[in-house]
Amino acid sequence: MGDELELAADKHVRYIVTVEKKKDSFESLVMEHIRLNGAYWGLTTLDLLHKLHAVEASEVVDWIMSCYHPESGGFGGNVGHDPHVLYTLSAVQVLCLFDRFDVLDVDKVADCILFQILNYVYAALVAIDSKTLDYQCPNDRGQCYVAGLQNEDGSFSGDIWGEIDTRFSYIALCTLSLLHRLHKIDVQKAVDFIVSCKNLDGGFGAMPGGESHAGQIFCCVGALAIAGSLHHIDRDLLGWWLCERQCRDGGLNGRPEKLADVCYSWWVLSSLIMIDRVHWIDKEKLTKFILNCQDKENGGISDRPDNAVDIYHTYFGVAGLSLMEYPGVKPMDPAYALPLDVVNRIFLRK
Ligand code: GRG
Ligand code: ZN
Repeated sequence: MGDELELAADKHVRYIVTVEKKKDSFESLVMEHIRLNGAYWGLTTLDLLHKLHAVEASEVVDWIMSCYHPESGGFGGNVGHDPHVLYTLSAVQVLCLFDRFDVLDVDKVADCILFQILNYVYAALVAIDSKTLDYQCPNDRGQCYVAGLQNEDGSFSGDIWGEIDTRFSYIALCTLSLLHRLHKIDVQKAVDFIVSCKNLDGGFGAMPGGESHAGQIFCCVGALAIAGSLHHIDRDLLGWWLCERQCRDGGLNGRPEKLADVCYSWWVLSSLIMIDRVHWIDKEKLTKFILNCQDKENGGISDRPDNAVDIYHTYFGVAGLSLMEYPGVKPMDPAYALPLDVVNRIFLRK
């Protein structure tokens, strides 16, 4: 073939920078409601490739803050969209990349996570018994919603509508840890809920009894790592389930009988690293699978070979290569999903 299989880093940088400018493209349209997530995927990829300076930091930070809701402390997925923890984590992560916590009212954002939860509990109480409308929170900061920071069972909801999912447990722990505000929640109860989502196969689901899925496993392992509670995991059992995700084509899938997909390079590999079993994967075959998903002409990475590229899989492809120590790509922290130097800056400064 004579066609070198290597990372087309410059092409990917150009793809990320231009996708942002093409406001009328198909990708921009389908990303409209999750633009803050897209910003995190694109900017983290640029940083991993040592090209964060390709964007104007102050413009990005201004736009991030235009998605902020000062009344609740949360961020929406785009300007004028309702706040949700999914976008609040992305906003905090992007501000970490640019080292710009100075624009945040950190306590307000930290409380937002809790505020969402209390709203849910409050709505449930109202539905059950109108007398509970008199409920007063006993916290010492005079902000009523802080008392309801978590659901009684330690779980987290995503927003005022109350959906519960281990994704939100991870997001709460990750966001609050980055903001140095983990003490605002009951970490032990959060851990207990995650442990209650563990299955007999060693994996984790979205809720107690939910099917094991690599994405949820990342969330639960990441949350337990942040909480310093990885001892709840049977590393050999979970490691076995995770390494069985590698398919004949070298790529990883998210659960048995499914097709390989580049994004699982992140969900599976990061989990394996956190439980110290990453050597159970054939890295060479996985690296080839990811590199074969590149659009070498126009940049970008797709979910599997010959499919259309998108920003999400471009990020997860480069992040997967980072976890496999691919040359020229910055190392990444498997729990915080940020470049290691960024995470070190946050925690060493403290
Ligand atoms: C900071 C990296 C980071 C994440 C934030 C949102 C979140 C926390 C985690 C999401 C975890 C998750 C559930 C990922 C899975 C995403 C995915 C590819 C779902 C597709 O599932 P199916 O069942 O596809 O539609 P398969 O691959 O099983 O056919
Ligand atoms: Zn995918």
